[in-house]
Amino acid sequence: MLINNSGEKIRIKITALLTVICVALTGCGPFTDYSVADVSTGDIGIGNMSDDALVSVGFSQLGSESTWRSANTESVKAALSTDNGFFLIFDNARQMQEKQFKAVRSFISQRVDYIVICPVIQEGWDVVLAEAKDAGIPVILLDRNISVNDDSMYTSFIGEDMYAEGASAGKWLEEHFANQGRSNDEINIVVIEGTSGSSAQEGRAQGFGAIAARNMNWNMVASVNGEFTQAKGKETMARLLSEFEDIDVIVCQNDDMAFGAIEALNEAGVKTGGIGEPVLISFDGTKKALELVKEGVINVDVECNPNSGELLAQIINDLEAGNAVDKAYYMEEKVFTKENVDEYIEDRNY
Ligand code: GYE
Repeated sequence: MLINNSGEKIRIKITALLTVICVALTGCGPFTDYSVADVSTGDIGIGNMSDDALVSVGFSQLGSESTWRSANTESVKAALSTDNGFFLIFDNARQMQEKQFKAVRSFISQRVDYIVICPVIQEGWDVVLAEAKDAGIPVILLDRNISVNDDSMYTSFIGEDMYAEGASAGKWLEEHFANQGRSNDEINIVVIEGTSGSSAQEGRAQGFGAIAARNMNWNMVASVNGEFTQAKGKETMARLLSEFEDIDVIVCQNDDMAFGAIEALNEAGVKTGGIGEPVLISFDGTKKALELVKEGVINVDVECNPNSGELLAQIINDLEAGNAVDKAYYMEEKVFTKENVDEYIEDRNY
């Protein structure tokens, strides 16, 4: 762990505190139980790794860039609780693949039972996954996918079908213009994309692109990286507004970027969603976005389901029991528009 002097001090203090609490409450041994947990950054292990009854899981989360991501982290933490029989070691990579490699190597050296990774980008995983494989530790990919030559490098993938999400957005748009009698109009589309090279960005771009390709009148005038964050979404939208006068459709590859884009649009006095206004498309299906669908500011929001923790726990339990598991599991996802959104707003947990 690379930390400065003050970080080191905080880590020692927190580790000491955990040890005191641990010894006082349970009489358990020294703080090696927590040694893999990066307490200097708030990433802590939960439970007691030396407890053989618990299944230990190292979880490399890619970051905390969005509302969706926080919900996903919460879902995993809730499902892999000590009450459910797990010892969870959590690491937040803050969007850095290098930091994910470090976390995985740390999990390997701690000899955890399973490694779970939400991979920030698709490429570059072969070496570190080979190390996990050599150590005999099963790897489960969560949320985003990776591109490896040999898919025996991981045991299972639980995530979302990003291509299908992009294609759903495109099909909705086709129908929307057909209903308006605008199927042959020239349509200018700008896209604010998520993290370049992530399966979420590539899948959604390809899925939407496939529908765009069969509509010769759709002009993909710009696709810009907004990094899945609200701040970048706003900055990118402001730039697009200054560069292009005639924008018919704005596609934001997640809700947080859409929130930022809406701020920039408001500041420029541009309304979205209504007749004669740009169409706004988003992904994730957060509660706040569904409210904007209801208000008519976002036309369509394609759901991306972050609540994969329970399925993850079930798959680990299956593996523990020696049962065969599938290579890929896809979360169920809907498409939200003004017509159906009322049914879903209240129960949204993210
Ligand atoms: O859409 C976005 C998040 O990988 C599906 O990542 C996920 C995406 C999600 O930051 O909000």
